[in-house]
Parts: sequence; structure tokens; C-alpha cells
Amino acid sequence: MKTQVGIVGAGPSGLLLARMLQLRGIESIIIEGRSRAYIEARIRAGVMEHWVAALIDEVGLGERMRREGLVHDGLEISFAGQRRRIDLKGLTGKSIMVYGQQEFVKDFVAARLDDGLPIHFEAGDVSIHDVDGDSPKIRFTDKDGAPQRIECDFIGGCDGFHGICRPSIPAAKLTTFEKVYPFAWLGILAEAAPSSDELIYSNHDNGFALHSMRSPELTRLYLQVSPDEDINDWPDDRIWQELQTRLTQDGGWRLNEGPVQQKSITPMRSFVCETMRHGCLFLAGDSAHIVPPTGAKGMNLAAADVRVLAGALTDFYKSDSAAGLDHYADKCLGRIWKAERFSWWMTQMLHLSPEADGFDRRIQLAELDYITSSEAGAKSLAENYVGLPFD
Ligand code: FAS
Ligand code: PHB
Repeated sequence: MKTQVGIVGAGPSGLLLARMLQLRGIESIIIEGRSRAYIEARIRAGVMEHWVAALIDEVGLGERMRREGLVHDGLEISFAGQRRRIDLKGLTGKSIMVYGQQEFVKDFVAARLDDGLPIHFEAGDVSIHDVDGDSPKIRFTDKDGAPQRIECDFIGGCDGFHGICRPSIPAAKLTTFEKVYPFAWLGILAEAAPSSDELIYSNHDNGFALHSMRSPELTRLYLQVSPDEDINDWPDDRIWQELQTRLTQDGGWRLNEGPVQQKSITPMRSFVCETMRHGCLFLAGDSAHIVPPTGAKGMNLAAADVRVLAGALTDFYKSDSAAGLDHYADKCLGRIWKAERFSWWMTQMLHLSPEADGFDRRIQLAELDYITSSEAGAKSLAENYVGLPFD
């Protein structure tokens, strides 16, 4: 097989890149290790920055998002027995879109298949070759186990943190940074009407909790747990009890409960691979960086990389200019590190670290008090949360 851009991974990065290239007349083939059913059922991110929702409209796939997504103008922060609102729209003029990542994936996969464009699901033994030449290749076995090869001009390494693209770059060429947090998130998707119109981030003496949602019938909730927790030690009633304790600390209300559709534990790390290009290989999204989900930045940062990469590839094919490709990492890393900072800052402000002492706890509560009572402080949180302007 031959194409212009071979894309490894059909997550938000790979699907958005393929769509943006398609609309600019640039061909691509997507290779995905999992089945269509698996990636469309995988519950992950929920919050889109305002410009990502606008970009989904621009690429012609916003109809269901606009019909089913939830536009939020604010969020709430609960701490020390009180709950205070951050007026995102009033402070920045922008809102966020709550629309499950799996819905994004469904919309983009359906559009690509409806257009008769290739996604090879259940690809095995994926490897990439000759990326430092001018004719890179992707080898894989298709879902029938037959060996396949794609010759292309460029490879989009959109295969996430555990993919094969980043590790294909020689270790001596990699510049990486990592911070692993001493806690994880236990997340549930519950058949229960959201208990509040907006997200609630809660800092409690027992630990962090988050109330989010996916629809008027589905609530998405998270609990801070230790990183070595076993999900089997968390029966539903224990989860609900802890959620009630941590989220209703301002008193006078209770969370709506309901059947738990899905529950999982996600470890938390900050990670950046500053080597986002190696020859004809370009990393985008979680293959290049990971943020703790407290700042709701993961999927949004993936979209920001793709926005730059799609532009650079378009310049190459349409204007015969490689400048965008040569400066790809430089153009992405400023935003990546600001999102890493914000995600780290939200995480340290809202979680209870086992390493924290009494002084640390007072400083944390003072920071929460300041951020939720000072316009300047609240605006700092709000402008990062809705999405910083592009340079
Ligand atoms: P993804 O990991 O989404 O996609 C990579 C794709 O490549 C996957 O479909 C994978 O199957 C495929 N792949 C991997 N290896 C391959 C190979 N060798 N060959 C072919 N295909 C391969 N972000 C938030 O903002 N909020 C959240 O609440 C949140 N929760 C998360 C929970 C979990 C468990 C995880 C892992 C991430 C979460 N994130 C969250 C971050 C997440 O939303 C990512 O930022 C987002 O999925 C990034 O998209 P991609 O870069 O496309 O990577
Ligand atoms: C979610 O709805 O899944 C969600 C919302 C906000 C976050 C993380 C996850 O910070």
C-alpha cells in the first residue's frame, strides 16, 4: 500500500489528523491496534476547550456534539466545607464543551468509513522503518494475520503513551521528562442524573473527588486513591460512600446514585518527550506527552499538536515548504509545557499527598481560598481551563 501520511493510532490525535489532512486533499491510512468496538467503548476524557469544539465544527463533524454535548460556563471548587464557583464565561468570555472522548471517536470513525477511507483495525505487530530516510514504511499484520506494508512520505505517531512510535526513536535522540504522582484516579460511569449542572472539583480531608457528567442521564465521577489500589477492593457501595463524603462536604445535598456501568483506576503522571520529530516520524498527543487529568488537558493538548502538524504537512504538500515541519516541536512545546504546569498545579492544589505535612495542608487550603475569592486568581485558573490563546 502507498499513501502520503501513514498514521499509527485511531485515538483523538490520529483521527483528527486524518480528517484535517483529508479536507486539504492529503491522503492518509490509519493503523489501529484495537477493534472499532473497543476504541468506541473506551471511556476517557470529557472536557473540550472552546477552540477544540470550534475545530470539530470546522472539520464538519460537530452536528452530534452540538446536539448532545453540554456547554458549561463555569465550574465549582469545594473545600473546607464550602463550595465556590469559577465563572469561566464571565472571566474569559469562553465556555467549555462536555462531550465524551468516545463520542468524538465514534463521530470521526463513522465519517472516515462513510467516506470510504482506510482504517485498519486490529492491526498486529506494528513496526515503523526507514523513518530517517525519505521513504518510511509501516509494517503490520491485518486482522486476518496477513503481513502488510505501507510506504508513505511521513508517519504520524499517534499511538498514545504505550505505543510503538516513541520507542522507535533511538534512545540517544530522546529528551524526556517525567513526574509520577503518589496517587491515582478511580473513575466510574454511573447511570444517574448529574447531581449538579456543572463540574465540582473537591478537596477533602479524605482526598480529591470530581463530579462530572456525560449526559442528563450519565454521571462521570472520580476518587483519588493510592496508585497500588486494586479495583476489586472497591465495590460500588464503598465507592458511593466515599464520593458522598468527599463531594457533599458543603452540606445539605446528596449525590444521585445509580448502577455503575464502568469503573477503572488510572495512574497519574506528567510526561513530556521533547523529541517530537525524528526524520519523517512526527509524534502527536499522548505519544509525546501525558498530563494528570485534573486540568482536563489531555485530549485538548493532542488536538493542539495535530492543529500544528496538519498545518505543517499542508505547507509541505501545497506550498512546497518544510519550515512548518522543521519547527513542529518548537511550535508545540510552549503550549505543552503550559498545559503540564496547569495540570500539575491543579493536581497539587486539589489532591492530598501522602508526603504533605500540616503546613502543606494549610498552604493548600489558603491557595484554594485565594483562587476562589480573588478575581485575578480565578481568572488565572479560568483562562487555562477554557484553553489558552495560541501564540
Ligand atoms: P490515545 O491513547 O487516545 O490513542 C492512541 C491509539 O493508538 C489508541 O486507540 C491505541 O489503541 C492505539 N495504539 C496504541 N499502540 C498501537 C500500536 N502499536 N499500533 C496501532 N495502534 C496502537 N484526558 C482528559 O482530559 N480527561 C480524562 O479524564 C482522561 N482520562 C483518561 C483515562 C485513561 C485510562 C487514559 C489512558 C487517558 C485519559 N485521558 C484523559 C487522556 C486521554 O484523553 C488522552 O489525552 C487522549 O486519549 C490522547 O489521545 P491520543 O493522543 O489519540 O492517544
Ligand atoms: C471527565 O468528565 O471525564 C473529566 C472532567 C474534568 C477533568 C477530568 C475528567 O479534569
